[in-house]
Parts: sequence; C-alpha cells; structure tokens
Amino acid sequence: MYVEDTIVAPATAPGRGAVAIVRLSGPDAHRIALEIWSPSKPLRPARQPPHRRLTLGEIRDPTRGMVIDRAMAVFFEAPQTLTGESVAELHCHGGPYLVRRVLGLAIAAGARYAEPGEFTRRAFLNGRIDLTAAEAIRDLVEARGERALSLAIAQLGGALAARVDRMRKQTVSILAHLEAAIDFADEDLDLPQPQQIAASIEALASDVAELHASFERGRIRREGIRAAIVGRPNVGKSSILNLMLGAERAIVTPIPGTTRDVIEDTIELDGYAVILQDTAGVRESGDDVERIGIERALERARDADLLIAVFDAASALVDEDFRVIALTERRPSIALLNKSDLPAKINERDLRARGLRAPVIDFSATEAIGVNALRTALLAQIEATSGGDGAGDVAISRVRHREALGRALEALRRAQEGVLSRIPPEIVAVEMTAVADALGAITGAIGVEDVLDVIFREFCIGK
Ligand SMILES: Nc1nc2c(ncn2[C@@H]2O[C@H](COP(=O)(O)OP(=O)(O)OP(=O)(O)O)[C@@H](O)[C@H]2O)c(=O)[nH]1
Ligand SMILES: [Mg+2]
Repeated sequence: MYVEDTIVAPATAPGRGAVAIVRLSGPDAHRIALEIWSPSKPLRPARQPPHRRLTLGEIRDPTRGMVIDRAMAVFFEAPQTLTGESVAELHCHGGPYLVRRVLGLAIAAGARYAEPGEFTRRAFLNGRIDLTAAEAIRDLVEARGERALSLAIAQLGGALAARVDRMRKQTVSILAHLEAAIDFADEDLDLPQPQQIAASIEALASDVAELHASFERGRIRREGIRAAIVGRPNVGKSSILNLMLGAERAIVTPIPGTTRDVIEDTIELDGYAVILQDTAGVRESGDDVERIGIERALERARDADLLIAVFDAASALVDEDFRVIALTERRPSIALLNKSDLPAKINERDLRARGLRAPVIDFSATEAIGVNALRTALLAQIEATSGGDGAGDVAISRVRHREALGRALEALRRAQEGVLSRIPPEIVAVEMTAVADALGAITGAIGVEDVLDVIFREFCIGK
C-alpha cells in the first residue's frame, strides 16, 4: 500500500479562470480544510462540515488572521469518494497567486503536495477504479476528436474491463478443469476430455486474438492519424497545410527552401484527429539549417501513418520528385498534383510511369481545388488503416494492452499444443496461470505494482 498521508493539489488547469479547485485527499483532508476555510454561517452541530454540499465561506491565513478569499468548500466522507479517502475541495477564485497561497496554507497545515497522478493512483489502490478506467480518464482529458472521446467514455464505463474480465473468468474456469484432472486423475470420474479442454482454449484464444487485433483501430481513434506532407521545395506543401487548417500556420513564399522545421496542427475529419505535418522540401542542400530540416522531414515521413506526397503540376518531374515517389512505396500515401490552376506540364500518367501507386488528386492550394477529394481520400486511408469504423465497440488503444494480450495469446497457444500432445496437466496449468496473469495486468486485477509507476507517471499533478 501507499503512505496514508494527506495530499493536496490544484484540480484545475494553471492560469487565470473564474474558479480554481484545490483538492485535498487523505485522513486529515477535512481537518486541514477546516483550518484554512470557515463557513460564512457557523457549522452545526459541532464543526461537522456538510457532506457533499457546496458551502460558502472564507479562506483565512491562520497565522495572520487575514481573509484571502471568499470561497466555496465541499466535503466528501470516505469511502464513497474519488480516491476512496476523505476528500475536501476548496473552490476559490481562479487566480494563480491565490491558488499558490491556498496550497501554501494547506501544506503549512500538514498536507503534502501530490505527485503527478497520485489522486487517480489512490483511487485505483483503494479499488475505486480499475487500471483501464484510470487510463480512460487521461484519454478523456487528452481527446482531440469525437472518436477519441467515445472510446475513452466507453472504457471509463468499463467496456474494456468487462471484456477482459470475461476472458479471465474463462481462463480460471479452464484452470479449474485442469486442476480437477490433476487432483482426481486416479479416480473414476467423468472428467473433461483433452479435446474439450483444447476446444475451450481455442475459443478463448480467438477472443483474445480479436481484441489484440483491435489495437490499430483503437490507437487511431485515441491518438488520431499522423499525416506528413512531403515533396520537393516550392511545390506548395505549406500552402496546402494552411488551406486545410483554414489558418496561416506556416510561412509561404516563392523561395524554395522556406520551411525548415516541422510544423504540425490537427484537423478533425469525421471525428478522427488528423495531425497534419508540414515539412521542409526534400532536396540536396548545402545549407546546414535546411539540411537538418530535410533530415527531420524524412524522419517524419518514416514515422507517419500516412504520406501526402505533393508534386508541382506546372513543372517537369525532377530527381527530387522521384525520391518522394520512393518514400510513398513504404506506407499508405495520397499524391497531390498541386498548382493545377496553372498550365499543366505533367499529369497522373507521368507519375504512374515513374512507379507511383498512390491515388492522385488534382489540387490547387491557391484556388482551393481538390479539398473535398483530399478529405475523402484521407478518410478512406484512415478507415483502411484502422480496419473500419467499429464505433462504440471495444478496442484496445495502448501498447500496454497489446503486449499483455500478446503474452496471453502465446501462453494460450502453448497450452493448446500441450493439451493436444497430452503433456501433464500440471504444465498446461502453468501456461493458463500465465494467461490469467497477463489478462489481470490489463485491469490491474493482479501483478501490477511494476506497471503502476509507468501508468501514473503520465498523469499531471492533481488528476
Ligand atoms: N499557382 C499556384 N501557386 C501555388 C499553389 N500552391 C502554392 N503556390 C505558390 O508556390 C510557392 C511555394 O509555396 P509554399 O507553400 O511555400 O511551398 P512549399 O512546398 O511549402 O515550399 P518549401 O517550404 O520551400 O519546401 C508560393 O509562392 C505559393 O504561393 C497553387 O496551387 N497554385
Ligand atoms: Mg513550406
């Protein structure tokens, strides 16, 4: 377990706002809150704060007796609280200095400043939420589109946990059959036959495999899709970024080599977050700064889920364009023939003759031609990459989930082979225990101490 002290942190984002919430959790949460906050009307009976009701009062610096804010307070009795401990919240005015003062008073009264994610960690350790719900809280806060929101809210509601728990129960039931085979081997009982056990393992394995395969879909819904805009200098990459964003985000000039660094921003497409990355034009450059920019462009092109390869329709293809075509061979791509408002020098056939296989769209960043076609093509690529819509269903979205399911699958395969080749049930039981452990690690049912740090470190203070 953890040290049962009382922690404090702002629960609202830093900066100015109408209200800021300072949250306390732990055995002394109520005492500390009542040392610095007192109600406008005296409490009845004997200093018992009203449970779960916002009450108006004042925050006072006890050493100087000075009132520093008029603020609401709310008290929650353990264990039906966010963290499972006593919780108090002070809803003060949202000024950064004021919040620092209130925190300082709480710390002087005995609270400790919370570590990142410590509130959620306590909620998990006290059994208020499972690990998938803790992760879902973070995903909700970070959601950049409707798909990410719906996935997070389903996960917070326990959809993933329920599915994993069901698989874990099946594992335990198979284990029970194996135990029976071990314990009653010499007796004349009607024990399940190896074929029956193998069939149950097979059914479970296909369930686990299906969830394992939902990773790409879940990841793309949660994180969005990274689309790198690549092409030789001056073909109009930055103009395309600006047009799609509806904002002058990147500098556009007629000088080749304008963009040096990667510039990215997000658009929402049918609920998916699409992270567009404008990059430096690809060419041989003698300029150090530009060369670093080009290296970054190639790096992004390698890491992206999708490439938007841009070509200049009004000028002949050159070596750098061939290099860009080569980039598209390695990942899902869409090609744009930009500047199609000008007299054409090249067309789709010329690109095909050079080996381009991606769909080609006639485009003009200055005349806004081809925007809808690009949106449709992007969406088609997203659906192809993510393996379809699957809205509302359960999907895993984290490498942690995928690795745990991968471990479960491997152990299931070994168990199945073991049963069919009649190895002793004790050995098969070891594999099935490994399956249960791997599944349990997803929700935090067992064996998770080591993964806790990794998960909660990602949280911010006060969550
Ligand atoms: N006629 C026409 N000009 C365009 C179009 N798109 C971009 N341009 C012009 O082409 C020039 C280069 O545009 P940028 O968007 O800076 O090109 P880039 O690919 O980002 O260039 P680098 O950052 O140097 O690699 C600018 O003068 C733009 O106004 C287009 O569709 N039609
Ligand atoms: Mg540019």
